[in-house]
Amino acid sequence: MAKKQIRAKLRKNRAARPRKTDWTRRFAEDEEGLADEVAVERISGKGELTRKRTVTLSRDEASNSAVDSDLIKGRVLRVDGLISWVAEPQGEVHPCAVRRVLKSLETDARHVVVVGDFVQFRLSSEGEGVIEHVEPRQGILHRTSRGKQHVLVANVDQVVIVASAAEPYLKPNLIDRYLLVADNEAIQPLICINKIDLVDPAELLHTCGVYAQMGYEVLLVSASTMWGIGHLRSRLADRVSVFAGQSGVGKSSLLNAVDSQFKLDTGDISSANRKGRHTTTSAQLLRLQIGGYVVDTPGIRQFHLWDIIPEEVAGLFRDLRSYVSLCHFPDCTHLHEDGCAVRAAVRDGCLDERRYASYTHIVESQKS
Ligand SMILES: Nc1nc2c(ncn2[C@@H]2O[C@H](COP(=O)(O)OP(=O)(O)OP(=O)(O)O)[C@@H](O)[C@H]2O)c(=O)[nH]1
Ligand SMILES: [Mg+2]
Ligand SMILES: [Zn+2]
Repeated sequence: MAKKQIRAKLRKNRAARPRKTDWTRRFAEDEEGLADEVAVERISGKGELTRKRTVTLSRDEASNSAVDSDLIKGRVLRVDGLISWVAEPQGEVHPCAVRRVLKSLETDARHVVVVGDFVQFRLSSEGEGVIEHVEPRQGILHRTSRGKQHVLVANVDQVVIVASAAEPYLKPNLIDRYLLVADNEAIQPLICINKIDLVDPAELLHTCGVYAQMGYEVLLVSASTMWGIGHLRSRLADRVSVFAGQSGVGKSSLLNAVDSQFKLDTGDISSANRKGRHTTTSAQLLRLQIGGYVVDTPGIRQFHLWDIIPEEVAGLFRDLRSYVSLCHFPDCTHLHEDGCAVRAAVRDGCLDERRYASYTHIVESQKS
C-alpha cells in the first residue's frame, strides 16, 4: 500500500510539472532572446527523455521508492561559481552542484540556478548535493551586465529600495526606476532613505510627500544612529525582501542594524567622488531571526529596464497614468505633443516636475 502511494506521487509530479512547461515559462520571463529560445526547444526534448527514463526506473519498485525519497526540497541561499548553497526547510545548508542536463543549459542561458530559487536536490553520502529540478520563478529582480540580462534574485515579495540622503547624494530618478521594476514585476516596493543623520530631515519632506501621495511607503532611517530601524525591521518580518540600490547607500549596514547576527562587510565611501566601492559582490539570501528572509545585493552600476518598452513607461508611473487617457492623441508620447494632458498637468502644478523629468529621461533611455 505504502509502495503504491510513493509511485503515484512520482507520476503525479511528473505529470503536473513537465520540464518543458517550467523552462518555457522561465524563459518567457527572462526574455533572453532567440538563442535561448532555441535552447528551450532542445532542452524540452531532453526533458521528455528524462521523464521516460524515470518511468523505466519506476518499474523497479525498490529503486523507485529510493529515487522519490532521495529528492529534497530546498532554497538557494547563495551561488558561488559552480556551487549553490541550498537550505532545507529545517535550516540545514548543503553545497550543491547542478545536474549535467541543467548545466548544459547554463552555457546558453547563464544562470540556471539563482539566489532565491526553489529547487529539488539529491544528496550524496558525502553531504554534497546535485540540483535536479528548479521550480518556476515569481518576483524576479535582474540587472544588466555587458548588455546582457542577469537574474539577480528570484521569488521575492518585497523590494526595499535603499537610497541615501547624502554621500552619495539622493537620486530620486533612480528610485523611480526601481519603482518601475517593482510595479512591473508585481513586487511590493518599500522606499528606504538612509543616512538621515547627515541632513536635516525637513529637506526630504517634499520628495517623500510626492511618493507618499502615490501610495508608496517611505521610511527615513539611519544605520549609524539606529533611527527608524525598528520600523524597518517590522516591515521585513515574515517576508522575503531584497535590498537594492546604488553602491555606498548603506544596504549592508542597514541589514547589520536590523539583525545583530549579520556580519556583512561594509565599505567606506570614496573621499574623491563620494561613491561607494562595490563592497558587496554577490547576492545572498539571509534568514532573519524575527522570521522571513532578506537578500543583500551588490550596488548596481548600470540600470536598464529590461522588459519595458517606451510606450509602457507612462502606464507604470502611478501619478502620470491617470492623465494619459485625457491626451488628444491616443498614441501620445507625452514628450512634445500639443493637447497632451500630462504636460498640461505639469504646467498646472498637478504633477511633480521632477517626476515628469524622470519620465522623459526613462523613455529616452529605453529608446536606445
Ligand atoms: N553617516 C552614515 N553613514 C552610513 C550609514 N549607513 C551606512 N553608512 C556608511 O556608508 C558606507 C557604505 O555602507 P555599505 O553598507 O557598505 O553600503 P552598501 O549599500 O552595502 O554598498 P555596496 O555593498 O557597495 O553596494 C559605510 O562607510 C557605512 O559606514 C548611516 O546611516 N549614516
Ligand atoms: Mg553592501
Ligand atoms: Zn500626452
